[in-house]
Amino acid sequence: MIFEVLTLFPEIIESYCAVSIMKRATENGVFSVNAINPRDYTLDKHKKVDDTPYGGGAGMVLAVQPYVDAYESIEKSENSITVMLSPQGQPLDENKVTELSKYDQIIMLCGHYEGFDERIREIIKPVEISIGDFVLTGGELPALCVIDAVSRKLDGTLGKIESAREDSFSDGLLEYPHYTKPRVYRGLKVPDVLLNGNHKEINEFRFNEQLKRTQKRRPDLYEKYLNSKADL
Ligand code: 4GY
Repeated sequence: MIFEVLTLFPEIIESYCAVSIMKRATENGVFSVNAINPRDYTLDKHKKVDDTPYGGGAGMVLAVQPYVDAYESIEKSENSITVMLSPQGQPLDENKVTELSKYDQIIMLCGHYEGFDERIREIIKPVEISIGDFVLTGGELPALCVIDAVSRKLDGTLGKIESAREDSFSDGLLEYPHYTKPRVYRGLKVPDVLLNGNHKEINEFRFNEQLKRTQKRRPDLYEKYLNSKADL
């Protein structure tokens, strides 16, 4: 898998991918990340990448030429998808993440300021994805969300233990509560069932906690879960 990220701030992408699990996975060759700066492709003599909006209004609009030329400099693989990160896109969820993980190249367009000249969309025709109904200052954090979530689906990113643990969440329920030492802290005890070594009972306790938690906090997910079980 290769992630190609068009961004005016490549350092944001590179710094996140240089630590922790992203670092280990890129070092192991599970995926690679290539940040491309449209500023390196602008034909403007002052290296400008944005301009004032036609029709007036506040802020700056990302100009079409630097983005399209940067995009066209990328060597496209046969199984490639291009994604624009914006609040106007389809909401990202775990199913979409799994879908994206089947490509071998994901090209992402990150904007800043007031947004993209509409002709960038008309020429590149990206799939548009949103990470939630709120507005950020740029598309870099959403692009990193895609990289992080998709990379977790790739063989070799997570260790053996981390990937086994994921199974409990993949059925659409929230996680059960976790505890580690000490057994008592400020009078708060770890539930006894977790200490008795009976794995059947422990699994039942955890599953029950998942159900309770999901019903209470995310009734929408709980409903979805019940329906998926009814289908089976
Ligand atoms: N929410 N989901 C989001 C965002 C910032 C101006 C276009 C989001 O995906 N992207 O808020 N993006 C804007 C900033 C240009 C992207």
